[in-house]
Amino acid sequence: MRPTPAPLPTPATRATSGRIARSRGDSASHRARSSWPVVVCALFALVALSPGHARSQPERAERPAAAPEPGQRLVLELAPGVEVELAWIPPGVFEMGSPGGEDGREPDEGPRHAVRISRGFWMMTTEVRQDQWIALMESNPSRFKDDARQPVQTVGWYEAVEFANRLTEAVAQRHPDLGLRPHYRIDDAERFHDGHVRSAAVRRVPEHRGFRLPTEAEWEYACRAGTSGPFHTGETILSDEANFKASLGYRDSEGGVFRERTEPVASFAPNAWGLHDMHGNVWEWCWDWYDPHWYEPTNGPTNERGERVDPQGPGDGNERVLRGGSWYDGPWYVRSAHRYRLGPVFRYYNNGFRLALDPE
Ligand SMILES: [Ca+2]
Repeated sequence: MRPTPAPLPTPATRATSGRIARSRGDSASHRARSSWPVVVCALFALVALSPGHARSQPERAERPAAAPEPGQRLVLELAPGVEVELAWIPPGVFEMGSPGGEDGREPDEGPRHAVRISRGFWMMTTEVRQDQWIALMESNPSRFKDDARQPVQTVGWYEAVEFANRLTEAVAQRHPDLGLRPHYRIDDAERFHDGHVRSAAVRRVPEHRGFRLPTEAEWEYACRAGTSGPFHTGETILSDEANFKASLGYRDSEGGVFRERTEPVASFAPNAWGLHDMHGNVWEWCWDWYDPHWYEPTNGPTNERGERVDPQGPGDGNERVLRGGSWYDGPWYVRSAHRYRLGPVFRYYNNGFRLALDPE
């Protein structure tokens, strides 16, 4: 019998500041402001000038001259000594959802359908770490706090979008040439006595380039990194490949180590595009409202090839999507196609997130 996927309820947690405050500046930010765009431009130039690169990209004439390579890294400082690392996720087409015979498949993972991600984007190589959270939010709601490189958990969807805006402000202050602006407009926020958001109207501002949650389609596309099986590791996943309840083996795999806690991010090998812990460790909030029937053909327009292009999820709903499973979940729930959902107000100690950033 399969275990319950229900996350554990959180104990009372310390309050976080719910205000969308301006981030703090310091002298180090001024030193760093003008350096990284030069580094990135130089890096792009080196990539573009590489003979090997030109040979491996025959369609290059149709691409922007400075398109990054898949998995290429971008490192930005958000506070003194605290960095955020992102990897380039290239545009492309993939089959979203799982095939009928995949072990552990839920009805909401189908029908499998073609999705086009028309524009590449940057994706954090790891879940948001506690040291990153503390630098901007001045608190740490996490249950497991042995290592500042563990992912922050016990954060709701509202806290995730607030962090995204604060990260944008912090990076924009240190790197004003990027022209970053908070991507989310958050109105009518109602808060609990401890400052956590009870409800709010959150809207994307597409013309504001800033850190944001990935869409559900972007998350699965980035997780798969070109693969089509149950996991980016192949037909099964083992306890030395991700942090999940590996005491329960997937299909014919023998059970492994159940660590019963989060691990520092990037404790396991990344996928082909340089992303760590897409399977397990903590669930990751996505932008989309959850709809179990969202994959049905009637629920979205397609292009002339029958592909859904850059789907953003339903226009409204009661729950937001989470992906990837956690340290607490068996292997069925850490599959690339598995979908989970919770109301945006809920904070459980196996839920975290990572952020995306659009290119210039
Ligand atoms: Ca994860």
